[in-house]
Amino acid sequence: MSSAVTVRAACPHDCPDTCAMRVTVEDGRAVRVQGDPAHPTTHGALCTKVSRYPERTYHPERVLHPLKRVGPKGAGEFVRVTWDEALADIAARLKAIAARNPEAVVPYSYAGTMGLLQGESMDRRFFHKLGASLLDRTICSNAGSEALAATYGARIGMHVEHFAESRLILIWGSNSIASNLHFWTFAQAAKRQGAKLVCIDPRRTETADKCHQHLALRPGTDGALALGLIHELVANDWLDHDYIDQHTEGWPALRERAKAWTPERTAEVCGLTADDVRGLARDYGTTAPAAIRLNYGMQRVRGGGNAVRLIAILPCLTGAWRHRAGGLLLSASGWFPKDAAALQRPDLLAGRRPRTINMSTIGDDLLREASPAFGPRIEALVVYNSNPVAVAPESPKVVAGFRRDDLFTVVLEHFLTDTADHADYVLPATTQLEHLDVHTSYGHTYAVINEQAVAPVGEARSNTQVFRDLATHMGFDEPCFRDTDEDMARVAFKRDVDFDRLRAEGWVKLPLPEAPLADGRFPTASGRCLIDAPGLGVPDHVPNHESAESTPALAARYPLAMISPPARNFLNSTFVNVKSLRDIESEPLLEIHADDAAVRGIADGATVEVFNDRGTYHCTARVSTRARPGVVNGLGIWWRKLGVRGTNVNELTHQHLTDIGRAPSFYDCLVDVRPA
Ligand SMILES: Nc1nc2c(c(=O)[nH]1)N[C@H]1C(S)=C(S)[C@@H](COP(=O)(O)OP(=O)(O)OC[C@H]3O[C@@H](n4cnc5c(=O)[nH]c(N)nc54)[C@H](O)[C@@H]3O)O[C@H]1N2
Ligand SMILES: Nc1nc2c(c(=O)[nH]1)N[C@H]1C(S)=C(S)[C@@H](COP(=O)(O)OP(=O)(O)OC[C@H]3O[C@@H](n4cnc5c(=O)[nH]c(N)nc54)[C@H](O)[C@@H]3O)O[C@H]1N2
Ligand SMILES: [Mo]
Repeated sequence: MSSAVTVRAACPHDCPDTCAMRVTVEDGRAVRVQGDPAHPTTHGALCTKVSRYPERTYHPERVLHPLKRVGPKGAGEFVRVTWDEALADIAARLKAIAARNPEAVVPYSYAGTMGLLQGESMDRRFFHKLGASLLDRTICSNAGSEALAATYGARIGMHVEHFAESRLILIWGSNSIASNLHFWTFAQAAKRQGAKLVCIDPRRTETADKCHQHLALRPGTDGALALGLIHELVANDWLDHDYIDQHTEGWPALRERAKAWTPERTAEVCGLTADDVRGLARDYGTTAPAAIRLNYGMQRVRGGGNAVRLIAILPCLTGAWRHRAGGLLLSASGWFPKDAAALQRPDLLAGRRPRTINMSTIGDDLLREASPAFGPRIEALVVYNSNPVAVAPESPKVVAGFRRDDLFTVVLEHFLTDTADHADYVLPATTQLEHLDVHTSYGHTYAVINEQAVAPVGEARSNTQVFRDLATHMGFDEPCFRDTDEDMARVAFKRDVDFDRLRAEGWVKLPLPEAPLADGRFPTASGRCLIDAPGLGVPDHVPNHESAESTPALAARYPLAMISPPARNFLNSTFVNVKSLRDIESEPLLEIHADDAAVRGIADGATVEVFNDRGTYHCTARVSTRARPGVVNGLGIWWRKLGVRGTNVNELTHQHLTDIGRAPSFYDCLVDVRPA
């Protein structure tokens, strides 16, 4: 007789929603995952992709045992080896390199799982003890999150639930229906109560379709738009002088700067009309409560940090923070009292200060020779929770780096991704159903547990177990290398989240005020919102690296701005190999406006070459009103080997960094397009 049990889990993906899930297990096999109906933000619903999680877990192409490379790098030719053989050889290679200089070893990981254990615990301990290079994990959100912290003192914002009571919601740089579905539920509730929804996005997304108004500004002009709004708030005195006086610092200088940003000038820079700017300012200045759902889509440009600062200041000028349904949400992650030191044990560095490699320039850095400024040439890479060959900018260089014969590469993965194809060893990793974890969220304020639902598939091992095993093979004998996952889960939070309660109840709501910044109390030194921030000054509009403003000659050769936002049914490059989801996305697409297509002789459905000085991306053109004139949308992020001629959109992106946060500027990229 089969016995079904239900296990509490958390969606591990890099998404603001961090859903609480229920996993149905029959005879040791996970047969279904569902959103937990009792969890206040999940509401019993999962997105299409994650409801396919069992399909991904039991996928016929799962890597089931350790693999050793036999073909050339990138060919994906491997033989099966035992764990003992793989671990012994990897430890010997890392030891030999570390004996010369441990900084020649570089870890490379991101948020393939957002779990505190499988994402950032035993792995960090291992590399700290080794003295390996540190990794600056900038690839996604660093411009915005450092900017937010520079303004508010931490990565904090509204409770997502309270958007349901807002009267005006600006959905800014976010395709919420695709990337933040559980926020959208609250926005819909507000809409039913009569709230106005405005979408600010160069692309006419499925979210824009469902808002009352869509402002399709040019990519990278959000800072200018915010300055234009500030100009109008001042001109019409739609300001909360009391809130400004008591809870901000540096306002007079910004007020002065905004004087030049008339609706006409703003409109010209943003590619909008002056009436668009005036109307938005009137709505924002005269509606309460007004809330902004900012998302990371708008900060993947050179001026992303300054733009986030300017937008984050808006609710302080109108006093929107006074109401629990007013204010702004970019990230809630700073509310969580995570104990990073207990999890990651930086004390194992024992006074050493290894160099830091920025994950966003891995293309250049893999190709760099040793030098006093750079340090040693990178000789070993250990990759987990990430697929850099597909997702890092300027892939021609990333690929060249990964193909170096003198580079030793280990990849912990579920599948033979573009990156795993370049590994000397691929180690089979467990999925979220096969290990324990605890989760914070950047889009809500609940800690969530993930219990192990089933035994590891094949010979898969969790990331924590692999780094524990490697520590043993390296002879690291500190007791912390024997901590179990549960030991680490128990110390993951400094306060407020008790592990036993998390286990019993599935999630724990953080004890926060309803309207957390109603009385100021920003977690900055002065307790005020920093309009003028130390070292950064007063924020300004910063034009794109590649634009008519900054690089007119380049803009003449490559007149189209390309953004590359996520495809709805993929999660970055995860799920691209799940056929049922790939079928929905059909093929790699470039959305292009009819006018831009016509002058280039491009028909809907034509195969095209999108190109610039860095490379050529082969895909299918979709002539569509989703693209504004002058801007093309290359939907991401396909696996190169499942794309056309082994390319994806990062063939074209560059490694120039943002103004704040040392992050990539994926959406700041000039191209042209021709029929293939
Ligand atoms: N389905 C799905 N969900 C996801 C992801 C995914 O790949 N697929 N990715 C996850 C990840 S890693 C993250 S970081 C989060 C947030 O992920 P984000 O990448 O922020 O995703 P979106 O919310 O889709 O926001 C991107 C939107 O910003 C728009 N945009 C591009 N350039 C500009 C600009 O200059 N200004 C403005 N105003 N808008 C611009 C794009 O057109 C797009 O609609 O979502 C997560 N959720
Ligand atoms: N052009 C362009 N490029 C982009 C973006 C864009 O919008 N446009 N978005 C950027 C953003 S926002 C981000 S966050 C990055 C994301 O880049 P990545 O962090 O690399 O994200 P994924 O592509 O989802 O790859 C995560 C990998 O981790 C693996 N994984 C998942 N769970 C586990 C686990 O428990 N153990 C191990 N060992 N592996 C696991 C998955 O199988 C998957 O292959 O991409 C960036 N790149
Ligand atoms: Mo991201």
